[in-house]
Amino acid sequence: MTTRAGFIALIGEPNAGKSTLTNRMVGAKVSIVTHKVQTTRTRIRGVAMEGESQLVFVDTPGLFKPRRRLDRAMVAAAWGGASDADIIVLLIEAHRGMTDGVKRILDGLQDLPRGRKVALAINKIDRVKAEDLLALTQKMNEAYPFAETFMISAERGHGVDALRKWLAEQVPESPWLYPEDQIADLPMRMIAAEMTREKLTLRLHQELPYQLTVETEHWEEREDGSARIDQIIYVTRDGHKGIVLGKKGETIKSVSQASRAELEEFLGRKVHLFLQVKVRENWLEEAERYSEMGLEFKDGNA
Ligand SMILES: Nc1nc2c(ncn2[C@@H]2O[C@H](COP(=O)(O)OP(=O)(O)OP(=O)(O)O)[C@@H](O)[C@H]2O)c(=O)[nH]1
Ligand SMILES: [Mg+2]
Repeated sequence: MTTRAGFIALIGEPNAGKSTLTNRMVGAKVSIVTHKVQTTRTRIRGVAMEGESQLVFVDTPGLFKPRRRLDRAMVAAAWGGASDADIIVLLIEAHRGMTDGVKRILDGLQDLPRGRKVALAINKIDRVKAEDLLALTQKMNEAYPFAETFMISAERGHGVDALRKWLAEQVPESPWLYPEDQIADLPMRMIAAEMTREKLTLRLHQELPYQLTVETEHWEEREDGSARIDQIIYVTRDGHKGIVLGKKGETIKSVSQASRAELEEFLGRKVHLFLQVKVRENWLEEAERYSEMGLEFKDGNA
C-alpha cells in the first residue's frame, strides 16, 4: 500500500475562513471560529484522512500589517507555517475579491522557496453570484501562478470534497505522520483555553478587549472520570476585568457554561471548569504568555 502524507498550510487575510475550513476538513472543531478578525493566534494542526493520504492542515493566524508585538508574532507564525508546508492554500473571500491585503500576501508568496505548490481557494461563494467568480479567478491567476483554483464554501461544504481529493493526490509519498485516529496536534490544555477565548469573543462582541488571553493553569483528572480545569483570563486593565465579569458576574458565568459544555462534548466526559480574571498590565510584553500560546516572543519595540 502506498501511503501519502503532508502538511497543508491555510493562509489568508483575517476572517477568510481558514479555521472554518480546517474544522470542516478534520470533521471536528479543532480551531476556534468567530465573526471577528484575528481570532486564531497561533498555528493549529488538524489531521484528516482521505483514502491512503493523511492531510495535516495547518491553520494559521490571518496575515495583515502587524503593528504590535502580538500582531508581529502572529504574522510570523503564519508565514512560518507557510514556509514549512508541502502545499499552501491561499483563502480569499469571494465577496471581497482581490483586496490590498490579498495583494500583499501575493507579494509575500514570491519570497517563499521556488517550486512551492500554492492553490487558491475562493471561499464564501455562497455570498456571490457565479458569474463574478470567473472574473475573480482570472484576475487572481494573472497575478500569481496558482497550481489550481477551487471555489468553496467552507461553512456550507460546497467544493470542499474536490479540494480534499486534489490535496490527497498532491501530498508526497510518505508514511503517515500521526496515528490514524488523531485529529489535532495541540495540547489539550491549549484547546481548552481556546474554547474559553472563543466563548468570550462571541459573548463580548465589540466590547471585547483585544488585550485578553486565556491560559489553562491547572488540569486535574478526577477518580470519577471527570476533569477539573482551572483557567485564568488575563486582561490589561481593571475596566476590562469588569467587562469580562459582567453585571453580577453574569458574563463570565455564561462564558463558563458555554465553554464547559463544549469541552464536555469534546472530551466525552464531565468537566468542572473554573475561570478567574486577572489584571496584568504587561502581559503583552511577557515572554511566558507567548510561549503558552505557542508563539515566538520577538525582541523589538512593542
Ligand atoms: N458566508 C460564509 N461565511 C463563512 C464561510 N466560511 C467561514 N465563514 C465565516 O467567516 C467568519 C470567519 O471565519 P474563521 O474561520 O474564523 O476565519 P479565519 O480565517 O480563521 O479568521 P482569523 O483566525 O481571524 O484569521 C466566521 O463568521 C465564519 O462563520 C463561508 O463559506 N461562507
Ligand atoms: Mg482562524
